[in-house]
Amino acid sequence: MAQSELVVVANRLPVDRVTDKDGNESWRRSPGGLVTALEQVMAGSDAAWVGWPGKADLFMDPFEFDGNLLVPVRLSQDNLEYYYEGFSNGTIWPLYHDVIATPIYRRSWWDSYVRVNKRFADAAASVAAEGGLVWVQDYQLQLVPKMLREIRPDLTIGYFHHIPFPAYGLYAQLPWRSEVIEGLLGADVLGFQRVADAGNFQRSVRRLFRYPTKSNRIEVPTGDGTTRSVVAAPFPISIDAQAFVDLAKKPEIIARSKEIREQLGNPKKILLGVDRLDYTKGIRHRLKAFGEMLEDGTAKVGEVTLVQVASPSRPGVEAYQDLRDEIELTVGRINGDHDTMHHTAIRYLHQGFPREEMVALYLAADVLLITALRDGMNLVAKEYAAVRTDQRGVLVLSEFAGAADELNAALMINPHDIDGMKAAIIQAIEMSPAEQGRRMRSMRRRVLEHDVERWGKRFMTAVEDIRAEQREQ
Ligand code: GDG
Repeated sequence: MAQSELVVVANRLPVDRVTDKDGNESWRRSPGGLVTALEQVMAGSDAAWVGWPGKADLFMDPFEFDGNLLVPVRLSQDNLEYYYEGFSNGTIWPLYHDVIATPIYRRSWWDSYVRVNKRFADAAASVAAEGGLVWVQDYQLQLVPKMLREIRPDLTIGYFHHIPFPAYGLYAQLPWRSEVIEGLLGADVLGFQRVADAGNFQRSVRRLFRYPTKSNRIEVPTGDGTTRSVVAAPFPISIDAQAFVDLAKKPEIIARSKEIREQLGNPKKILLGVDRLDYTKGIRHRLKAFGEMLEDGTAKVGEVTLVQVASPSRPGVEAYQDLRDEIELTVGRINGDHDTMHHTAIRYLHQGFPREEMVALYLAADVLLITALRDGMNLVAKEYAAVRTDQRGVLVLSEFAGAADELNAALMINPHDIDGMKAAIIQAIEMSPAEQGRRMRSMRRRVLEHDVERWGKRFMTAVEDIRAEQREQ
C-alpha cells in the first residue's frame, strides 16, 4: 500500500456516501469544520485520512479521494453502540463537560473503546511512511497515540482535543483515568483549546503519575532510564474566516437575509441560537431567560423573535432523546402562551441547513446567543463575527465556551445566572450601532487574523519542532 508522510486519524472519514436520483452511490466531501480545517493542512502533501466511513459494518479497501488516500475503519453495530454512543458519548462527553449530564461508567463500553482504538491505530500504522507524521483527532481516540507508538516508534504523533479537559476533581471519577492519560501521553504534541484545558491535563498527569512538568512540557519516562518530552499546550481552533466573508458578500445571501426578516414578520429584533441539540449548549437556560422576558414584558412578541436552530445530534443516546423532549415541551409552552395569529415567540427548527442559509441567518440576526454550560471552543461564535462585514450585531457569549478567551468584546454571561443573562440580552437589544461596531470590529479582527489555516500551521510547526529536536538527540 502507498505510504503517507502525513496521516490524519479521526472518528469519521471526511466524506459522506450519497445516492443520486438514479440510485448511483458516490462520495461527497462532508461539510464539517474539521474537514475544512484539515483540508489546507493535507492539500499538496502525500496525505492519508483514517476514519469510519459512516455506515455500520461497511468493509472497504482504502481509496483515493481528491488527491488523498482515505482509509476506512470498519465499525460494527455493536461498536457503534458501545465505543461511539456508549464510551465516547455516554461516558467521556458528559464527564469532560463538567458532568452537566451524569456520565455512565460501563466496563463493556470501555472494552469496546480499547478494541476500536486499536483498530484505528493499526490502520494508521499500516499507511504511515517511515518517520512520518500522524495527527490524531479528539476524544473518541485517546488511546491511539500510545498504541501507535508501540507499533511504530519511528512516527511523530500529534493529538488535538476538541472538547474541554476537566479539572482533576472530576476527571478522577473515570475508572480508567490512568489508562486514558497514558494513551494520550503516547503523543509528542497534545493540543487543547484553552490554557485551562492544557493546565487541567498537566495537573492530572502530576497527580496520577508524578511526572515532572515545566511550562508546556511533560517529561515522560521511557523505561530505559531516559525521558521523552511531550508538549501539552493550547492551540485554539478557528474557522475558514475568508470563506465565510465571501459568502456574506454574495448578493443572493444578503437578499435571503432580508427575506428571512420579512418572513418572520419584520420584528424589531431577531435573536438567534445555532447549536447541535446537545445538553452542553445551554439551550434550556436560554429558553428560560427568553420565556421570563416575555412574561415580565421586557420582550414582546412581534417586536422580538428568537430563532433557534437545533441541528439533530446523537439520537441514539438516551440523554439526547430526553433533552429533545424537554426542549420541545418548553418551546411549545412558551409559544402557546405568547404567540399571536401573526407572530411567533420562538421559531424552532430541528433541522440542518446548508451553510448559505446559516450565513443568511447570521446576517439577519441582531443578537447571537451562545449560552453553553461548557464548550471546547464554539465555532458558531466565530462564524457570526466573521460574516458581520457590516460591523453590526451583538454576540452574547458564555464565559464557559472556549471562544470567550479570544472574543473579549462580546457581552459575557454566566448561563446559570438567568437574571444576568436576561440583563445581557436586554443590553444587546438596546445597544447603539456605534457600540455594536466597536465591539464587532475587535472580534472580527481576532477571527480574521487567527483563522483555521493559522491554527493548522501552528500545530504542525509544534510537531515539526519536536521532531527536529528528537532527531538531534
Ligand atoms: C466540537 C466542540 C469545538 C450547526 N448546525 C448547522 C451547521 N452547524 C455548524 C456550525 C459550526 C459547527 O456546526 C458546530 O461547531 P461548534 O464549535 O459550535 O460545536 P460542536 O459541534 O460541539 O464541535 C466545539 C468544535 O468541536 C471544533 O473544535 O468548537 O466546542 O464541541 O460550524 O456552523 N452547519 C450547517 N447547517 C446546520 O444546520 N451547514
